[in-house]
Amino acid sequence: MNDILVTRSSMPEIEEYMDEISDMWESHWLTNMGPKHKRFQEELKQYMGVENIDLLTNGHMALELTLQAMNLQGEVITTPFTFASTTHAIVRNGLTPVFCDIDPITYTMDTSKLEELVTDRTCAILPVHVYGNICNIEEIERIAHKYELKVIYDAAHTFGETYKGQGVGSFGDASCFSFHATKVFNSIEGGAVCFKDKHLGESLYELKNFGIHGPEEVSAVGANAKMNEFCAAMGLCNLRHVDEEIAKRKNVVERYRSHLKEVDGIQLNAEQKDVKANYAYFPVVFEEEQFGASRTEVFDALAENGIGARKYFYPLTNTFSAFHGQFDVLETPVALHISKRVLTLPLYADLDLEDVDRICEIILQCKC
Ligand code: T4K
Repeated sequence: MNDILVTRSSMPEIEEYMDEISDMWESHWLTNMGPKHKRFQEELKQYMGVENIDLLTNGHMALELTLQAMNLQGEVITTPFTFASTTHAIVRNGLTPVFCDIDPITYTMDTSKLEELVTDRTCAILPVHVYGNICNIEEIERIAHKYELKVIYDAAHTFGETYKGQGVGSFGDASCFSFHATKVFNSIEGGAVCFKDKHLGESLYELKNFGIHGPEEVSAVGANAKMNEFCAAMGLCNLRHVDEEIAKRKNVVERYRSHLKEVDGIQLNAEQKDVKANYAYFPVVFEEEQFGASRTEVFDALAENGIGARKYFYPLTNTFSAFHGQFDVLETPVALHISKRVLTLPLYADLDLEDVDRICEIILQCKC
């Protein structure tokens, strides 16, 4: 049997992709906001139910350039239970991350601890819809409004989700998505920003193209973060199948749940009211005392059987050696607790349900 990894990229039939890219051998137009980029952008706008969207090379540049386009200074309140990208985007903009703890059930920002972190240096809140779990949007927006703070959601995990019937990208000042190969929906590498303010969109558009404002004017120190035509073509193809892929993921998740629900010492991901889920990840928290085995023991048992679960998100970003002990991890005790106990199990559309049964059997054997 082949190894099973934590995820596997969704891909269209090769003929479909070849068909989509074939006209590029006529046009020779490969990048710099070409026709596929434009078409992909329009199709995404419809699918995601948002008013404004811009495409970028990846989710990280979406975050980094959004912060730059907002011209922020000071402190940004965020969470450490995330991928490196979230914190790096803040620090690489010369901003200071201030870490808020997470909710023990949804793993998103614990908004009961948010307001006490606001100072006169706070300029923005950057919460993460981690694993596709939607943050407490109402409370975040109430606090942001009260203190006149920007809200930028890290929506890397939420492609295709809605909250109370609205596309999840329509909340906050901006929401940043990732279309990386490992995501529910991919354009090989790719990212997008959904935003409200058209001026922000104009700045973003320039920043992803070196800050070029016109043929003879460069008005900002931008980067190169333009999505190329091959990536846009992959996105166009995958978009045709994404609903089907999400439906298959749902079956996989339900199979996992049927085996692992109500097992002592196992916490499964919360099913959220008002959210149309995308089944992006399947995180499981193991409480050693009740379950009888630690997260590491389960991880090792799976690995011995060729199954590659991952410790997303461990270590916490506020413990990274890159930050030379600048942050105190004890200020985010719930995040620390979860990060030491969580495992994300393999999940992708074509994961065989019998493999799910086997993965669960190995996990449950660790119990005794
Ligand atoms: N914010 C959040 C909350 C994020 O999670 C991320 C990215 C970002 C921002 C930034 O978005 P991007 O700039 O990446 O668009 C992966 C991904 O590289 C990363 O996109 C993702 N989050 C993070 C959670 O996971 P790794 O280093 O764990 O990936 P890797 O290479 O170990 O791949 C995991 C598994 O996926 C492999 O075991 C097999 C499968 N895979 C991987 C690749 C690269 C495929 O099937 N095909 C592939 O091409 O980071």
